[in-house]
Amino acid sequence: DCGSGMLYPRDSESRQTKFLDGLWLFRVDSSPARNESFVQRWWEKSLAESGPVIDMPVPSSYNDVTQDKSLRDFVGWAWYERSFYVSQDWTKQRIVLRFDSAHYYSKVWLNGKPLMEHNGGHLPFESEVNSFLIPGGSNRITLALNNTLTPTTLPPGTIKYETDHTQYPPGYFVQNLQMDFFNYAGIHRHVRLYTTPSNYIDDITILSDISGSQANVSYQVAVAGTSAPTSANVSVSVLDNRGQVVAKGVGLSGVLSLNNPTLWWPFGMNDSVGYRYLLEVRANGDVYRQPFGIRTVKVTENQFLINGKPFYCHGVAKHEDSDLRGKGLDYPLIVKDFNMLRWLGVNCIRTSHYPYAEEILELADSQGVAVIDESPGVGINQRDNFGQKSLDHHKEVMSEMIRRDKNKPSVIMWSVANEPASNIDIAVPYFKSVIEYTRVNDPAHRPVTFVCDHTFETEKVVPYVDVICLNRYYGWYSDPGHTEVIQLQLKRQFEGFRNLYKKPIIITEYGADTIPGLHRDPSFMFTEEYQEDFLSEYHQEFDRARKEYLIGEMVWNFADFMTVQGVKRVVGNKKGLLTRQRQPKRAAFLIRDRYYSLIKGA
Ligand code: GCB
Repeated sequence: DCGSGMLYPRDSESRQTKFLDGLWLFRVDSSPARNESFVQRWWEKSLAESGPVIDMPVPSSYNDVTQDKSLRDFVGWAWYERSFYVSQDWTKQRIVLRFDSAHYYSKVWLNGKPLMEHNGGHLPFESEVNSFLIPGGSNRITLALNNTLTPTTLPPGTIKYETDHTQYPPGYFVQNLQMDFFNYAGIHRHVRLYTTPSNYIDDITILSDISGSQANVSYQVAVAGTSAPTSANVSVSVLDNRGQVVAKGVGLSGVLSLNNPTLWWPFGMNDSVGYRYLLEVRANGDVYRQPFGIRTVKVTENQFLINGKPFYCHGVAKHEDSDLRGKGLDYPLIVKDFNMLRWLGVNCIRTSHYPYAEEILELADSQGVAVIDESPGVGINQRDNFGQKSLDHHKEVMSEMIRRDKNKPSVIMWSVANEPASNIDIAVPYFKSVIEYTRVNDPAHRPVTFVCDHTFETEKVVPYVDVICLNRYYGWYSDPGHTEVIQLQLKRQFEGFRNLYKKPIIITEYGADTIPGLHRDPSFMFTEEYQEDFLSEYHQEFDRARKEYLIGEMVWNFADFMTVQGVKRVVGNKKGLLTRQRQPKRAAFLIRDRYYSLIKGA
C-alpha cells in the first residue's frame, strides 16, 4: 500500500500540493524495554497526552537540534505528530499523504488508524488517505520511526547488549555500525499531501534512443483509479525548454520521433548541458508533466560513452550531511553544494551511500552532473548479511530506487553496494542476483556496478559488473605517510584488474583526512599539504591509466561529514575537499585546477 508509480508530486491544473513541513510534536520512547509506546498505544490520542513533547523541525534529523546527548545518540522508536485540515475544495479529489523519506522503519497512523508502514530510509512512501479523513475537522498524523540497524536492514548493523551491571548501567546497549557515517534519523525530507483526480496518471516511463539526427522517445503511461481511462483518452506532447510542442502522440504507449533533438550532456562536454524536455501527459482530466532528457549511455571495454562520446568522470563522492540538520533536506545547502560542484569543475557525483533527495537529483539533471546512483547497501560485510531476508529486501530497495529515478537523465549507472565482503564465496550468488535484478528491472538497462575495496587477487563479484569501481587508500590506511608507494600500488591493481576482466575502471574513492588550518612542510598526515601531495601522486597514475582504461576519478569526499565517535575520527571524517561548512581546503584549489584543465583538454 506504499504507492505504485510514486511519481514525484508536481502541481498541475489537476493536482495540488500542501506541504506538511514545519514543527511537529516529538517524543522518544526511552522506556527500559523500549516499547512502552506500543503498550500504551501512543497513536490513539495526541502525543502530548502520553507525556512531555518537544518541537521538532521537519525536514531534519532529530539528533543535533537539542542539547540532549541521549537524543543525539538515541536508538529506538521516535514519535512524531502533527495535525492538518483539508480544504473543502479537495473533497472530490483523491488525496495522498507522502513522506519523501524517514529513517529507518516507519509506521504511520492517521486519526489513530494504521495507514502505512515502510522499511528503509532514503526513499519515498505514500498512501491514499480519503477514507481516513475527518471532514471539516482536524486530522492527526502520527509517525513512529525506528532507527535500529540489524543484520537484515540496509545498511546492516548490530545491537550489542551489556548485561554485566558491575561495569555497565542497566539497559546499556550499543548500536554497532558497519559504515563510516553517523546514523542520522528523523523525517529527512518533505512531507506533503497532494491531490489527483480519482482517475489518475500513476506512472510514466520514458526511454530515448538516438539514430543519426533523430531521437526516438518511447513512453509508457500507467493509469489507475475508479474507472481507468482507455488508451483513447490518453494524449502526450513533448515540450522543449521554451515550452514549444515538438512531438505529439495518443495512447498509453508509443514512440515519438524528434528531428535534431537537443541532447542531454554532462557539464564540460557540450554547450547544451543538462537540457531537458517535458512529456506532458493528459489522461481523463489528469495532467502530469514529466521532465526527461535525451541521451544514451554505453560501456565498452575501455570507455563509458554518453551520446556516443567518451565520458571521463572527474568528480566527487558526497554525503547528505550538514551542521544542525544532519541529513535533513535544506535548500540553501543543496544550492551551495551545486555551486561548489561547478566551482570545482565536477561532472559526476556518486550518491554515497544511499539514494539522495529527488530535489538533489533534479539539480543534477538540470545542471548536467552525471550521477552514479548508489543504494543504501553500505557495509554488507558480515556473514549474516547475506541471507534470503537481506537479499529480498535489497531487491525491494533496488526496485524502489529504479521506480523513483528511472526517468532521470543524470543517472548513468546504478551502484548496488559500497565495500561489501565481495571476497567471500557467499557474496557471489547474493550480488549476482542483485546486480542481475537491477539490470533487468531498469527499463533503460543502465550499467550496474558496486564499489569494491578488495584487491584483484581476492575479489569475487567484479565479474558481474559493467564498470569496475575501486576505493583505494594507499598512503593512508596502508603505508600511512608514504606517498611514494601510491603510484606503484595503484598501477599494480589497475593492471591486475584489467588483465582479469577487460572492463573500464573508475576510482570511486581516494582521500586523506585533513584538519583545515593544519600546516606542515614537508607534508605530514592530517595537514593540508599532505592532502595535496597525496592526491597529486594519484593524479600521476590516473593520467597514465586514463589513456587506456581509466574512465573516472572521484575524490573522497566533497566535504567533511559526521561519523560516530571513535578513535579514528576527530568529530567526523575530515577527508573533505571542503569543510563541513563548505569552505575550501588547499586541495580544493588543486582539484579545481585539475578538473578545469581536464575539461579544456577534452
Ligand atoms: C571508505 C568508505 C567510506 C569511508 C572512507 C574513509 O572506503 O567507502 O564510507 O568514509 O572509506 O574515509 O574511511
